[in-house]
Amino acid sequence: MNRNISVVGVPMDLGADRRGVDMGPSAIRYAGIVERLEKIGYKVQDKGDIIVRRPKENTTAGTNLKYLDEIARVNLELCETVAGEMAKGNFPLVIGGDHSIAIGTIAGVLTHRPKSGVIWYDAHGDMNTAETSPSGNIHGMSLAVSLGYGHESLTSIGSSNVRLNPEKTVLIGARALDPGEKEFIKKLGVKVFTMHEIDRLGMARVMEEAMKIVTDGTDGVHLSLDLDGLDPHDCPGVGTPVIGGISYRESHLAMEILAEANVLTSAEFVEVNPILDQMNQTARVAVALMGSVFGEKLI
Ligand code: 4U7
Ligand code: MN
Ligand code: MN
Ligand code: MN
Repeated sequence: MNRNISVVGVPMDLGADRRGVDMGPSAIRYAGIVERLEKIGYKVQDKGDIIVRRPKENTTAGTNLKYLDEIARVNLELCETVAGEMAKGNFPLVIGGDHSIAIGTIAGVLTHRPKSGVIWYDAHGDMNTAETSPSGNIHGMSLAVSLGYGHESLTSIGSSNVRLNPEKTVLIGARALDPGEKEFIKKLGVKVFTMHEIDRLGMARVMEEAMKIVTDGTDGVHLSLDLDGLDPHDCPGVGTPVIGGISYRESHLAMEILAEANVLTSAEFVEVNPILDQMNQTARVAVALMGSVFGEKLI
């Protein structure tokens, strides 16, 4: 794996329309992200945070998408930052912030690796569009945007016409999908390993199959990890918890299997909300999982 990691914080909460998740990057730094990765032997640069403004109005004319303009502006900057770090040969590690920031991260990654596969680790599908979204919250639409579906000011971020390939996109941990998302997943042919498959096959099998899909014919793999993919018992500090999630142990194993494959080019850890957390547990889990995905060994 690339030995140079660039940490980029994005204190975004507009996509979730709920305060607290903007403090995620601080909580993850406080949980020791830089020290943890340096200890494994990486050269880590903390690039600081991208500035997110809080507009007084949450609406943009002609759309139900909340805070569209500022979210688009931040994601454009994030896209350029991620692309810039990859151009320098660094591994971008983005910390959020709500999941709307995947739009910018993935657009930046695709600039360098246009055939990337993606692992989307999440309780949710994040595949809504303006038409199907029950909330108008953009963090529930980011994967749809990266696949090329959504408001033009979001889908236009990054290199033109470069989109994620739905057949190289895998959801892991899904257990709360809206009706429109289910239709869309089937229509596009996105592979979903729901909690049912994780229970039935076990995480090792699920990850082996997922790795086959995201590595076959791709030029890299991006990990987009929403901490609500884990069970709220292990990660209480998230804005949209859903019971019956992936355990800490299973997640740890999933990260180890990803590390062994040695294909990861970029990653993001999102939706940590310290206000809803217990003693920074969710941020600490995020950092522990980063340890595993970057190849930490016990002995
Ligand atoms: B997250 C939701 F309706 N689907 O669109 C929506 F249930 O990034 C939730 O995965 C989205 O945390 C959750 O608002 C977005 C809702
Ligand atoms: Mn999500
Ligand atoms: Mn989620
Ligand atoms: Mn282990």
